[in-house]
Amino acid sequence: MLIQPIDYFLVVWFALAAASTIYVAWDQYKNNPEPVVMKWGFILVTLYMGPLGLLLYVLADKEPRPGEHEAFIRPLWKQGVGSTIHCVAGDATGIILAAAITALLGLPMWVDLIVEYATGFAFGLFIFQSLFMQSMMGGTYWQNVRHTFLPEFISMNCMMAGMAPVMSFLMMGRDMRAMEPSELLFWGVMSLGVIAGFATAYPVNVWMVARNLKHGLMTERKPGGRFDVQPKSSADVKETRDAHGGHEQHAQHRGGQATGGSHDMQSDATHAQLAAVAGVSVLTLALGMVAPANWVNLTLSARDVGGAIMPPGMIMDRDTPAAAMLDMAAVDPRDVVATYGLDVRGDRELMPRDESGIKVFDLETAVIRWTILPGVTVDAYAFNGQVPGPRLRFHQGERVRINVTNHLPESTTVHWHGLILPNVMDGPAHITQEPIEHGDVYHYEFTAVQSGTYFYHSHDHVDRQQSLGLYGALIIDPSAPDPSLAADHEYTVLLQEWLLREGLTYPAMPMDGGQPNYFTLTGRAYPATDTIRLRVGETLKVRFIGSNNGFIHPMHIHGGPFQVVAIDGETLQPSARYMADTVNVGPGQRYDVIWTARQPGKWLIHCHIGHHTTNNNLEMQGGGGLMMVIEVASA
Ligand SMILES: [Cu+2]
Repeated sequence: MLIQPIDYFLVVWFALAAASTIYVAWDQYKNNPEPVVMKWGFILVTLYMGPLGLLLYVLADKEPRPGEHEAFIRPLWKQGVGSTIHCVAGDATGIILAAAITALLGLPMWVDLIVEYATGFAFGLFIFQSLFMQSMMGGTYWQNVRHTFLPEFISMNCMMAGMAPVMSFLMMGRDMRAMEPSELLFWGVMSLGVIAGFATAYPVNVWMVARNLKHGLMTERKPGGRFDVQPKSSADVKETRDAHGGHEQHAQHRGGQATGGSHDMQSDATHAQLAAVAGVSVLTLALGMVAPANWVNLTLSARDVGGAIMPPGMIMDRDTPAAAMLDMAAVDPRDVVATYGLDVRGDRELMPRDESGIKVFDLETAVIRWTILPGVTVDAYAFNGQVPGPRLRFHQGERVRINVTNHLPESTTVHWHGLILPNVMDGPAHITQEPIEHGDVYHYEFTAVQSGTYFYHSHDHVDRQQSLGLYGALIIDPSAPDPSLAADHEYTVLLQEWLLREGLTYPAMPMDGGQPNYFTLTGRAYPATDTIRLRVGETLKVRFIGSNNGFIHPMHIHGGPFQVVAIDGETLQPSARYMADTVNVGPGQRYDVIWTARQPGKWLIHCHIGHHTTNNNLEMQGGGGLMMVIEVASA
C-alpha cells in the first residue's frame, strides 16, 4: 500500500480527517445550536475536506460562547460557507459514491464524469435539499424539489466545474492508482476534488444567500432543549433573522411553536440575473468536464490502466492506448516475492536432471528485487530469482527439455535466440504458441544441432519483459572442441539498461520517458561488477551477449586488441578471425573474443558510450554501469 511518499502523506491526512470529523460531530451535537441537516453537512464535509472542514467549522459556525451563535454566523461570508457546505455535503457524497461504483464497474472516465454529475445532482436535490430541508422550508416534498432545483443546479455546476478537472488530471496522471478505490490515492484525489469543488462553488453560493435563493447557516434552539438559552443580543438576532430567513426557525421555536413552520424564501433576484448566473455555471461546468479531454485519455477505465504508475516524462497523449501505458508502467513493488543482495549473483549455471536421456531444466519466472549496486535495487522480472537468468549449458547433439512456469503478473513465453528448432518451440507469443498465462507451464523441447554462444529471452511483451530482466545465457559446447578457440579463462557479459526513478523500476526504452539511468553488466553495475583475475600470458575468452533490447553498446577492452573468433554463435574460419579492440554489441548480437593479458595491472572492459558507464549520471570509483576490471598479476 505505502509505496510512494504521497502514501505516507495521505495516511497522515486521513488520520487528521478522521480526528477532525470526530471532533466536529462531537461538538455539533454537544455544543452547537444548529439544525440537524447542518450538523450533518459539516460532519460530511469535514470527512471529505479533513482539517480544512474543521477550519471552516471553527471559523464560521462553531458557537464561540453560549448564546452567541445567532450573532456569530451573521456575516455574509459565513452564510455563504453554510450554503456551500450544504451543497457540497449532498453533491460530493453522490459524486464520491458514483466514482467508486463506476471505477469498480470499469466504465470509461468520460462516462464516469457524467454519472458522477447526475448522481451528485440527484443526491443534492432529492435528498439533501428537498428531503432534509423540508421541515425548514415547509411545503410538500415536490414543491421543495421545484423551488430548490435552480439554486441546486447552479451550485452543483460550479462545484463539478472544480472537481471534474482535479479528478480527470490526477486519475489519468502519472500515478493511476488514483483510479482504484482500493488505493488511498483514490480517496486523496476525491478529497482534493471536494476542496476544489468547494472553492469554485463558494462565490455563487454567497450570491445566492445574499439574494435569498439559498439557506445559509441557521440557529435552532428548541424550547427546553439543551441549547435553549437567551441569545446574547436579541437585537442581533432580529437583524440576522431579517437578513437571513433561516433564523426565523429560532424565533419560531422560542415563540413556542413546536415544529418548524414554513417560511417563504422571497428572493429579490431578477430573471435576467438568474439566467446569467445559471448560464455561466453551465459554461464553467462544460469547461471543467470537457477541457481535460484535450490532454488525457478519458476513454480509459480503471480496469484498463488502474494502478499503473508511469515514468516521469513519458508522453501520454489523449490518444495513448491503455496497452502502451501498461507496457511502460512501473513494476508494482507489491508483486515482489523475494529480495536478493549482492551476495547472490545471476548467470549461475543451472544443473539439469536426466530423464530418459533428455536433459531437463526448470525455469520459473517471478518478480524479484535485485541489487545492482550497494543500496540500489531494481524490481525485476527474473528467471529462477536471478538477473540474468541461470546459464543453460549443454552439448551439441543433446536433447533438452526446458519447463517454463510463469509466476509473473502477466503472460510470457521464451525464445531460444539463434537456435535451429521446431517452429512450435520457437516462442513468439500468439505466432507460434499461446502465451504462458500466470500459473501455467510450457514444455520446450529440442535437440541442439548448433554450438556456440546463444541466449534466451521473453518473447511476449518483449519491450517490457526483456527490459526488466527476462533473459539468460545459453551456451552450447561443440561436440568436437576446436583447440584454437580455447582460453585459460572465460567470462560471459550480458548487457542491460534500467530505468529506476523514485524507488520504482520501469522498463527502459529508447523513447521519451523511457531513457535508462542505470546499466548492468551480468546483473551488476560497476563498481559492483565482477573482477576477472589473470596472470600475464594467460588468455580470456569474453562472450559478449546483446541481451538488452534498446541500445547498442560499443564494448571495448583496454590493454591491447583481442581476436574476434565467433559472431552470433557462428565460429569464424581462422582466416576470417580478426583483431579489434571494440565491438558494437547490438541487441541480440553475440561476439566471442579472445584477449591476452600482456601487461600486469587493472584493465577495463567497458562500453564506450560515456553515459553507459555512469550510475544515475554519476561516476563512482572511476566509472559505473557497463564497466568491469580485469586484474592481471605478473606471470
Ligand atoms: Cu553502451
